[in-house]
Amino acid sequence: MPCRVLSHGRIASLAPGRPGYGLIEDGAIAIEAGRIAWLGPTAELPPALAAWPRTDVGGRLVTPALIDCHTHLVFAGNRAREFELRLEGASYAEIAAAGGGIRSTVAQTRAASEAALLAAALPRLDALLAEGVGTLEIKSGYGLDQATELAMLRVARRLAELRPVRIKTTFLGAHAVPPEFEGEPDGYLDRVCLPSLKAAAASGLVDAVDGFCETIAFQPAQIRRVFEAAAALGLPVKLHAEQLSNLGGAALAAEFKALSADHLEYLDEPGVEAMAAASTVAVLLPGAFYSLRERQAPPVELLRRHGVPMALATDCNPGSSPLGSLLLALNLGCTLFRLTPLEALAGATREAARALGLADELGTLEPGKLADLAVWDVQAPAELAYRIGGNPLQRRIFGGIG
Ligand code: DI6
Ligand code: FE
Repeated sequence: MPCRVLSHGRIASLAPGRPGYGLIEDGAIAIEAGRIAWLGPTAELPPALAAWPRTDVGGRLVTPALIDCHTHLVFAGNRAREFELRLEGASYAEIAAAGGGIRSTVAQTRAASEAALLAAALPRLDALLAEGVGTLEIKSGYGLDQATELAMLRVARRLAELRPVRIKTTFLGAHAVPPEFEGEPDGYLDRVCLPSLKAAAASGLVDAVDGFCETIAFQPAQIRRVFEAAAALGLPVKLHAEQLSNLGGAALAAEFKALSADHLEYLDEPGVEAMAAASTVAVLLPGAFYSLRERQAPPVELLRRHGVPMALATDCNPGSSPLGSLLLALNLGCTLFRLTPLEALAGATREAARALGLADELGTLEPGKLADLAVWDVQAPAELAYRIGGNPLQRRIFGGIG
């Protein structure tokens, strides 16, 4: 079994038992068979571990590898033209109503081969890995027909064979009503979305099920049907909720014990309470808020007061959040949503792991957890959220290797 020790690091463990960042000054981490075997002050390294091959990280900051728990990384084309239209005054909802928006990416994704989707996604993935990401979630939802939804999920899974990364796949067939079902959302659910979910799940391609609950997408009654189908398949759910208006999506998600409810700009206190009671994570997506120039920020103070865990993610997608940097999402989360740098870092590690149902394996540095680590050329952990641009990653360790 390969064993190694990282020594002389400033370790931000994010472990819940330790206050704040869970700092261990001049710390060491012993890794065995891809998992953390021991961590503590370098001076207290047990003699049996002191003989293991050693990497001296020279006082650098060591954190859990980052986790991007909400992305739409697999898609074809881009929507720079809609960026221009929005700058000329059109709104995101108006562009969607005119047949652009998600539908425009659906047309381009349907026309792309699986190889082309893979080739387009790889540089986006590589940019995240270069910033210390070890795990990410990738959604379908730009196919909206069975063949393309399954193709997107296969591409997402394939990425994890081509790169050292853990990928969780999410079925997002209820992302938009495709043009061939205009005005017939239930027909789309009956004839395409729900059968595609069953087929994708039968092929082992689905880790969770998501939907877009919004006036321009699906109503709560339709999302409920999707969640019931997910429950019948034994799959956890999550939801794009309260992004542009309040339809009570977060409470609906909580009713189904959702892993997370995401966006949440228009979330109200009953929704927060429902999420708290269900231990549903709030995934905040400042890239979409920024790109759409939204005015209403998510109710961070209410989420704090009710003890709802907050994660942060890129929402990387070609329309509302063409953001390929999780570090920049940390900065935006602090600047736009007033998160503390500690909340931001915890949101892209510990709470993001929770949002993916991976809290037992990842997200903090504790004995027994997978050894996915990031070593940074910074002193204080707050520096990770403070910079705009630039990348202080010095080393990324995945499953103990790197
Ligand atoms: N909300 C989002 O932020 C993405 N999907 C969703 O439901 C945006 C998708 C897009 O505009 O392509
Ligand atoms: Fe999204």
